[in-house]
Amino acid sequence: MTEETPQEKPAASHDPKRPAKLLEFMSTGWADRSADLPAEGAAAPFRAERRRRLAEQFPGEVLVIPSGRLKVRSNDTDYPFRPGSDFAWLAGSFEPDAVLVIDADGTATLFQAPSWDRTTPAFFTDRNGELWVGPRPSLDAVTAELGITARPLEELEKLQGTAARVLQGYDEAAAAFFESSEQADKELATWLSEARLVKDEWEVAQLQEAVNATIKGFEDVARALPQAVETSERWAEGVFGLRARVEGNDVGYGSICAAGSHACTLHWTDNDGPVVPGELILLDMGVEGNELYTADVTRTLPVNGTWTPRQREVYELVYRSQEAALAECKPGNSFLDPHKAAMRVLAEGLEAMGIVESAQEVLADDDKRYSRWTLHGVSHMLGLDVHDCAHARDEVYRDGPLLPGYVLTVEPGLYFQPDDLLVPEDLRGIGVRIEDDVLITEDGYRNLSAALPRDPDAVETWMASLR
Ligand SMILES: [Mn+2]
Repeated sequence: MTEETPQEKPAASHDPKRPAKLLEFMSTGWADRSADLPAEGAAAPFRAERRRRLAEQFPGEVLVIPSGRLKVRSNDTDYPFRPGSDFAWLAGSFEPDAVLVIDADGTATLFQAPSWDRTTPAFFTDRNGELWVGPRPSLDAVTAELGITARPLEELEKLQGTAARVLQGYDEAAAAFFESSEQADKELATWLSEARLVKDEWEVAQLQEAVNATIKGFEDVARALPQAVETSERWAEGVFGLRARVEGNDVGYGSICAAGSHACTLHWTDNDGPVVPGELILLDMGVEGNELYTADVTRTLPVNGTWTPRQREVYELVYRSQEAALAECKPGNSFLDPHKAAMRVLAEGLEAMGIVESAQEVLADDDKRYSRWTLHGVSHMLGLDVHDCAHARDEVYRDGPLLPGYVLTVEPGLYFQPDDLLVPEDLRGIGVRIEDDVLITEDGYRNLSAALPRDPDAVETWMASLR
């Protein structure tokens, strides 16, 4: 955990050598830093409440939640760092290698690297040093902004051998300081996932902001479709990525820009295919905001702005199934009720199109042959992770009731693979998904992405307005 001294650190193979005279020179002659501290951030009271509830759940225990480590992309180039979602939910720091420790008495301490000390040359010689990647906030500034006492990372060593529950999977080195058991650690991960199911008002505001930026990104892409026709799906990916980086932290997941039959590949992220007028393009994209909450929205658009009759027929069926699912989004209903409502509409539509003989028969629990064309579930939780709350128990999440404060996607689809011999030829290669992000309220739901048109006529009007 300790930092290497500059003498021990080998220069990269392409770096010029640094004589001692230079290193000494680099360590002198810098003005003092301003000691002005930032104001406490708007999220600090919400995170304090979450930490209080966590400590209350495991009284008298030490709880350890790491932010995660940098990951190598190639040689000495790392992926951009994004802290683990549970750590972000509880602490809010963006530093790699940081560790949040909640003590047996409930006191929270954030161990992380301090700002660079310029009396030694590491800030210049270390490739993660201030002169390479920019300054790190001082621990006093971190304490002021996050409302958690921040201590130097090296002090974590004092906790060597402490019995604790550790959130595993983020930082093996930090985890190794503590004595923990697999079962106890798993219970911590489960509690965190289940606690994150209900979003507080600050989180709902973050999600709405991410959705609003995503809607702007969809407008950007719809406007840029002529350039995508000239190039490839990549143009759509790039245009959306620009909006995501300008309005937020990044995309929340790899954008799916699937033109033509690529729409039938659920997670098509190669995005290297042609965009052809007369065909559809399925766009599944979400901006991750600056506080790391992500949107997850899908629209399927006619590339030239107008549906063919057959495209519209499929689209309207998916649209009606989504309406049926949305109508089931209310507290007390089960998580799977919107899914079941959508599947009923889709199966009946498949029967009407002559693709299945009897909707009733294929809808049976021991049949489900309609799934050949619907492929996936209609909903997942949404929050800091695009597939949020993944460690929640089935009885709480998949088989549990919807509660006010849940945010989930509603995203039915129909996919006719290009080589599917069981569907009429003129349907093959058509894939349609419509996805919105909804907040469960006291008496129903609020569609956070309602401002992005999805009614088939409204989609045409909207596209025409962007040309
Ligand atoms: Mn989704």
